[in-house]
Amino acid sequence: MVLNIGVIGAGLIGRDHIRRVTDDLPGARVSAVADVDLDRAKSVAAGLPAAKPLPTGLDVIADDDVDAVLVTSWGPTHEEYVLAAIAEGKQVFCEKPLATTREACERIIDAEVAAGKRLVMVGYMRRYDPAYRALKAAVTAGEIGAPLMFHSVHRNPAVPPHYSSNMIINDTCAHDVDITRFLLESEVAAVRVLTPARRNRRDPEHLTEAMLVLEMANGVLVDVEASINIAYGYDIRGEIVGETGTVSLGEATPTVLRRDGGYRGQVPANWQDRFRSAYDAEFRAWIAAASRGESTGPSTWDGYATTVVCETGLAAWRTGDRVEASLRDKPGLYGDPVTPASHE
Ligand code: NAD
Ligand code: ISE
Repeated sequence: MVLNIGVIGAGLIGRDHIRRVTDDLPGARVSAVADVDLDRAKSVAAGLPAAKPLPTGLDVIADDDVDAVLVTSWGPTHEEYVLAAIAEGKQVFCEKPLATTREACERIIDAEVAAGKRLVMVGYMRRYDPAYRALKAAVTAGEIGAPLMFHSVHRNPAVPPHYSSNMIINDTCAHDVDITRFLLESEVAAVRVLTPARRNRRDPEHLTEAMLVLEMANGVLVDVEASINIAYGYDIRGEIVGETGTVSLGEATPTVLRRDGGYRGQVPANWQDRFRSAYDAEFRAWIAAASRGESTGPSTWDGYATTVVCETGLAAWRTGDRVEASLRDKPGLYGDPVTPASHE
């Protein structure tokens, strides 16, 4: 069976996922594309073997030639499309964030619980990255004793012009929040946000550097350093400190050159380069599950928990206070009532 995917949002990551489905992965093809920029949808569809452009995202979801839906439009539009896909009974892959507010995520939880089965996977692809998986495997194997602290570093060379100051927390750090929950198998209990008094002279109008301190429900302490204007490359780091050792992500450089008494490697240029194999793996998993009529990977609950933590982070940033993150009771559909799912 070939899974027919309808795409909503043919921007940067939408086109990257379309290329992935069309050229790199078996088992699926793109059958419809919509974008608020209809010309963009038409030109993207024209370059594909079996896709038609449709006027709106809702047309994509309702279309008989669409088995499953890929939402890659802007964050504030995700709720409408995810709810419509659930109402249609179609599997949906939604790029992060699941939705931009706690309330919107809760409406999606309610709809999915009422449908009685998981239909939504959220694009927190780091869970599929080989380096993060190896980090988690080392902890699970007891290599460093019980984890006590986690340092997470997320550096972007630059961000698009529409990036507002809030986005360093709810768009960039969202990944660190999700991967922290995955690695440490615990929810975030409280958040503090610190920012340097010295502003980055390359963009003094915006918040481009921030440090989040996350207190996990299981007592582990986490710091997240985010820099979204670092210029030198896309640099993702992580180190877990345990009772008897530490384990960190390896360098992402493909080669290390030693000459003239020195050595040199490469820093990935952007998220597409750094996480290519993670995006491929998450899509392989989604295509396989959706073809069986099932969902997998980061769930609506994971999307909800991360959005709540990011909202809490924004409140902590505005007030300068430590703010507690409170989640609603977890429905049985999403597994263990306390611990985030640990498999994917
Ligand atoms: P983008 O601006 O390049 O593309 C978004 C596209 O959606 C644009 O073509 C826009 O015209 C279209 N669009 C907007 N509203 C729409 C609507 N209501 N219906 C149909 N189309 C609509 O943005 P992007 O960088 O591709 O980001 C898209 C989403 O993917 C965001 O939620 C972002 O957070 C997420 N993202 C995730 C990752 C990751 O690493 N997982 C990386 C980049 C972006
Ligand atoms: C972008 O939306 C992503 O999701 C990238 O993975 C992240 O590194 C970047 O900061 C975000 O803007």
